[in-house]
Amino acid sequence: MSEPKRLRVGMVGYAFMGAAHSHAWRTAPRFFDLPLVPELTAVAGRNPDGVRAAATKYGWDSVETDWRRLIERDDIDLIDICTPGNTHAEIAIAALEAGKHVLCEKPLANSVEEAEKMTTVAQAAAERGVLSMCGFSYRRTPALALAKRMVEEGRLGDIRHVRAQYLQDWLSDADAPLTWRLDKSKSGSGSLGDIGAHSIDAAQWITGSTITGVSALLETFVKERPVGGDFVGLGGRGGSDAPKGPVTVDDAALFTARFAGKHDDGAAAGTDSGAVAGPIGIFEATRFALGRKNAMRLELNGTKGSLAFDFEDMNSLQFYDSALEPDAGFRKIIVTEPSHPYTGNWWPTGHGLGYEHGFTHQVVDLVNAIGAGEQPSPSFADALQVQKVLAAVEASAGNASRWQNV
Ligand code: SOE
Repeated sequence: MSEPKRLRVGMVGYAFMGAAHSHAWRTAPRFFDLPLVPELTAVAGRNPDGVRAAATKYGWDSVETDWRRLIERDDIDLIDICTPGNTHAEIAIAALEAGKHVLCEKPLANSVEEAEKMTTVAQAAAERGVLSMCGFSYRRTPALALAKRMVEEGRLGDIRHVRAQYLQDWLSDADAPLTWRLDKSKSGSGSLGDIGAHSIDAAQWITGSTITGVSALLETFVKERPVGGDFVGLGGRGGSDAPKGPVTVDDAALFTARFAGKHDDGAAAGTDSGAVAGPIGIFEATRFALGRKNAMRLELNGTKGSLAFDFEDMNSLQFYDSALEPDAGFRKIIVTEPSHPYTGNWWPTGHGLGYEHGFTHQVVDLVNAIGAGEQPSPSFADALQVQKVLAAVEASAGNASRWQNV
């Protein structure tokens, strides 16, 4: 029997996302049959002690202290980018031009201009069989994948309302330290790009319709924070005596949106003037919603029914079917049946999955696409569309919430 083909991975960055991705690369081939077997070949990071410790902890075979060296290595087939947004474009473009497949964390970049360059390079690379994907991992939550399937099956009819909230509270403490996520030059934006981007991607993906315009508000509640301090997970405390530096991103983002309509044959209408009007949406992203830890919520109301999801109860999906139960409320679908997306490869019915499984499924979908020589989804072009919405939100908020076309 011939040896299975390998996919030798080089990962850049090893913090929260690096840990999640390492786990996914390791686990995916153990639960799913893949056309290529991922190998954790090398991890790169600037701090020699830090990167060595991460390699040992997460199971990488070797280390580099410069991501460029990772790209030069001919024993690496794919570069996995888990660094802050300001580095994505340079690393992804260099990797694709060197013939390496790329998985890039979200949001794709820190500006539309960068995202456009990345997309152009990605499209040229795809013609040479070099593939790329952006890591909007929530697409791989079984309940959200089931929601998409149900919308595609027409179970909701035409979607009228999209209600998307992403609520966390880890920045509510004014003494939480000034990390890179609060520095616009590194993160691009705050709650908007960090968590709002997930909601935008999920809403566009599930409805199959793109956002065409927005009216937005951004707010920064805590304008200065302690520099340095202990960084534990996302939060940590800097201590009230530490010197302070400016927060240059939004703490909360709100916007209303219009989605593109559809023609009678289902084809997207370029604007909301299609034969079937597109949904209207309301989005909220904040890291100041005390008590909400990772409440990535999405509710869709259509002409036939509604769906509601909350990541804090991630193994279930609420469904209201107006034909079946006109007088009753929502029913809870426990999304752990073998017939549900991704779940059949895991535990018996009812045993449930966690946050990390989204990343494992992301690797599964990516490796299957690479094996088949097909464009993985979401492509850089899909992620560029999200980037355009982020930019439109910032433009509207900076212009007294005036309507801004995407
Ligand atoms: C931090 O707010 C964060 O880790 C995001 O960056 C992730 O994308 C999201 O999955 C959870 O929250």
